[in-house]
Amino acid sequence: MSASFCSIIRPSPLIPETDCRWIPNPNRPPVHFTLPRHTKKNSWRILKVLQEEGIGVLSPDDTVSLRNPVIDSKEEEALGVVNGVATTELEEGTLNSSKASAKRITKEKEDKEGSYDSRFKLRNGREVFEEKTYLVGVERKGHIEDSFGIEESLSELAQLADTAGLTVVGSTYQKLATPNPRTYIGSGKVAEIKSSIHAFAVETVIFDDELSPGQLRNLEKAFGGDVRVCDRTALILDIFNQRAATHEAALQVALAQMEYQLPRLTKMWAHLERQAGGQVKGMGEKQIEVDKRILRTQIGVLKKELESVRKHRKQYRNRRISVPVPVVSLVGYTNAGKSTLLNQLTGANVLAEDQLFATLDPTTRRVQTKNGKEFLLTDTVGFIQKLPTTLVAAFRATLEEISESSLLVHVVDISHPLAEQQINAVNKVLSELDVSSIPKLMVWNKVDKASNPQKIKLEAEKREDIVCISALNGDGLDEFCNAVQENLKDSMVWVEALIPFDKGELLSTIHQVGIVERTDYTENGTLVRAHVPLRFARLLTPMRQLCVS
Ligand SMILES: Nc1nc2c(ncn2[C@@H]2O[C@H](COP(=O)(O)OP(=O)(O)OP(=O)(O)O)[C@@H](O)[C@H]2O)c(=O)[nH]1
Ligand SMILES: [Mg+2]
Repeated sequence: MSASFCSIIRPSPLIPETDCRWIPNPNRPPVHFTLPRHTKKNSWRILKVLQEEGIGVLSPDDTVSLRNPVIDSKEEEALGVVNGVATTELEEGTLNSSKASAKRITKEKEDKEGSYDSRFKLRNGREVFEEKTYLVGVERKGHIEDSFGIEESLSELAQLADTAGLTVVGSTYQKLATPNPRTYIGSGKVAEIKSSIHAFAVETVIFDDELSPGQLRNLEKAFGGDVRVCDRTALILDIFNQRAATHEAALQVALAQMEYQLPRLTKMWAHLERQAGGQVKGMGEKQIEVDKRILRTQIGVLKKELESVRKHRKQYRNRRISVPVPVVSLVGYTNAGKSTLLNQLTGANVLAEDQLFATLDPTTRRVQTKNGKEFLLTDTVGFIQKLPTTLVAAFRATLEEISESSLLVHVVDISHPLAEQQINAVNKVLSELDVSSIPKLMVWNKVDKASNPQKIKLEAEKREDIVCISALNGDGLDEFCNAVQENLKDSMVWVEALIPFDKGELLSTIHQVGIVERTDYTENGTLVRAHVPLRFARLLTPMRQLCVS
């Protein structure tokens, strides 16, 4: 599992490791936990509070091992015999064979370390450990036809695991009417997974749905304690944590991670009561309260920090709003090609790659169309099915940009076999964001990659509200810009205004941001009839009155 899986907080030393989600797997070498540089630079106050509270947060400059390297006690014994005094009394033959066996053990150890070393991979600019991972899903009976099937959902989970730097060694699923409240899956399936764990030397088991804290704990126990169990939500949070490139994104992800962990602290201390034979009854309860208080304090600190970052961004946005250029936001499923489209149209250099969640922060650039029109285009974080609610909540402020746009462009990867299901998943997230009043334009992207591009284009023609493009090679981008203009017209207001000759700059702005239907030159100025953005219409009020009078 990637190092950042548990990079933000780690429990105080008293917490038993087997009970903690974010403690590294005991069977793997030490892992270096880091926070992104900007996080350290900008949120030193948060880090200070966390450290004062006894919570470990490591900076990129502190390379610290969370646990000592695992040394096999048998190896130590064998080496001790060779190197220690005892060896002098051994027969030569025994000595030679001991030396040979010591050499073999050292070589095995070196090989093992070498293979461990080779399993550290650079992902998203960070070093992650390629843990062997097994995926588990549950197909609920009465499954809705237009949602993801279990196999597709598991293959998406495998893609997520790969993005996080994990090595998927196998997967399984079970059909259930209702999940088992104790272990989510049935006991037979638990036993089957346990044997796969042994067969493939699995280090992490990931469930495709969010598990309750109790289910996580029970499953970890059932699998034998050496295996980490986590769920889709934790995996997505981990990817976001790896990808967060700005201060605001890092804060949002940290907040989502802490909120995810808060309910999972329950009963972490129950072992103390068991160890003390019930004499310290209530001790565990108290400690949970202490830990929860610490976590709540951290959440409070993070929220304040986020608030101040957002104030700055809002000021910047207000300045932008004062310019009457309409804002168009790109939304869509992760990997649909939103950033590629922004890059093609504006020459921006936003990271666009064949990985999930390449973009976390919004980027806005000005688009100038061939007919001299302008609009602002905003690229946003992609959506996914079963998007953790903690993430939607944490990213709500970033997503607010969407709610202030004049038009939403829903980018779809039409070459994807589950394009329809992805559209439904995006619509579901959009419905949570209260943007129903904003006009939408659907764009079918990656037409070049589809098995039958012609068929897709014909299909799109039948439905008037769809534009087919290939953001990668630029096909259909002129049609896209025209469709944006047409749709923007719907969000504009109709004005007739008499622009005095000395206000020539206003006239050219109307041409730039609005859609001019007609201009007539009169004695007192230019009479314009046009669709313009609402904000701009307000600026024209005195001239509109002039026109009426
Ligand atoms: N063949 C083909 N590939 C495309 C097209 N548009 C984008 N891609 C590829 O699809 C992958 C994802 O593109 P991005 O632009 O990063 O997708 P995104 O929607 O921004 O993804 P997130 O930021 O993760 O939400 C990249 O490898 C692109 O090169 C297209 O029109 N045709
Ligand atoms: Mg992107």
